[in-house]
This record gives sequence, structure tokens and C-alpha cells, in this order.
Amino acid sequence: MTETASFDLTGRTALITGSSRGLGKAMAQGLAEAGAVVILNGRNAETVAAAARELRDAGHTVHEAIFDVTGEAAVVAAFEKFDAEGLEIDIVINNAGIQHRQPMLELALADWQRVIDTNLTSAFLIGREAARRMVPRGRGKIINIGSLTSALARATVIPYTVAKGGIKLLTQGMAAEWAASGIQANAIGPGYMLTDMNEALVANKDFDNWVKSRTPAGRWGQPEELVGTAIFLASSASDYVNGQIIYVDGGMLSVL
Ligand code: GCO
Repeated sequence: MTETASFDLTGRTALITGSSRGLGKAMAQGLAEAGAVVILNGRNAETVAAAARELRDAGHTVHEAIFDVTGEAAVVAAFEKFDAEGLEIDIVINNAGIQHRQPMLELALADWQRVIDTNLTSAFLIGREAARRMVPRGRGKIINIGSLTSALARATVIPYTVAKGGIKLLTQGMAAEWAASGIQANAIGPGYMLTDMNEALVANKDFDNWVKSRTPAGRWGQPEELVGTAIFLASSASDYVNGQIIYVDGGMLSVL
């Protein structure tokens, strides 16, 4: 086997949550290009279908799974449907996420809950269903999407920060319980990336300047720049890497 062969995902099936756009879509495309069959997920059938069409046009094998990642019954049902269709999930990327920017003094419990459910509880629900199938098979890759805010707080996005901090320890907890069963659970911590979710931040001149001056690379990241790390963590190249969060942040977390 050549060294690069271990990055090949041919014969693997990957579920990527929240993958009709943004980071999820970029990672789905990257995994498909590395040979994986990909299952796109979202709540909106039309946006998922549009993303699926794009990937199919490029020659990839794509399935569509429309379900709400925050609902226990919906997640359980989605995995039962995968079982019935003979889809064995080898790789999960827990990517689905939302943002809500508001100072904590004004924050409503419902908004706190919504952000925690979407960004953190979803990773538990999907990780649990996936691992219930991976453990008996003795292998599997779980990749949770964290953030710079897995390590550092930022005013006005505290529920997101708490959820992403939780992702870091959830990842370590998955490694603690499932590593002996041949499962690797790791996280990616993206820096400031050019996505729809960050549109308002990019449009804000002061914020844009702050990101560029605060990031050693001097620029925002492109969604595609997560792909290399995602392939590494999805492939056998990372078979002894477990419980880690790899920051893909242009160096931001390394400097004051
Ligand atoms: C925001 C957040 C994030 C950041 C990300 C950096 O206000 O929306 O700061 O979206 O881009 O957490 O890792």
C-alpha cells in the first residue's frame, strides 16, 4: 500500500449533517471526491435536492436524508431507514449548526435551547445511533464540527460557544467509550470561514478587519479548506488519532 492509499474513501459511506450548503456541502463534496458515497442531510428537501444534483452531475453517488437532527425520534427513524436501504454508515460528520447573536442579558431561554439542541444535542443523537451500528462492526469514524469557540468565548454568541465547547468534550467522551471498539471520534475546529452563516460578519467592515488582523494567515478561510482535514479524519490515515480537535483556523488560536 502506498502512503497516499490510506486517504482513499472508496467503498465508504458518509453521512454529513447540514450539508445542503456551507461547510457541510464543501466537506460532502470533498469526501465524495475522495471516493465516498455521501448522504446529504437537511430539513429542507429542495435545498438538499439541489446540492445532491450538483454532486451527481459531477459523477458522485449521493443519497438524500431529510430529517431534523434535533429530534430523537427523527434521528432514530432516519437510521432505521438507512438500515432498511442497506446503507451502512462508516463516517459521520456532525456539522449541522446555527448561530444566534445576542447579548446574554437579553437572551431568551428558547434561543439558548435551540442553539444547544442544533449544535450539540444533535451530535449526541446522531453519534449514538451511528455508534450503535459501528460498535458491532468494530470500526467507524465520527467527526464533530467544533469551532474556535470550542476553546475561546466571544461576546454575543454564548450559547454557540457553550455548544461548541461541549462538542470538544463530547468528542473526547466518544473516544473514551468507543475507541476500544475501533471507532475514532475527532473534531475539526474551523476558524473564521466564508459561509452564509457568517455573511453579516463579513459585511461588517470592523469585524472583517478584525478577522484579517487577528488571523495570522491574514484572511478568512474558504469552506474547501476543511476538506483535507475531513478526509484525513474520515480515512484509515487517522486510525490511531482519537479524541482530538484539529483547528483549521489560519493560526488564529495560536496567537494573542
Ligand atoms: C459567529 C461565530 C462563528 C465563527 C466561528 C469561528 O459569530 O458567528 O463567531 O460563526 O465563525 O465560531 O470558529
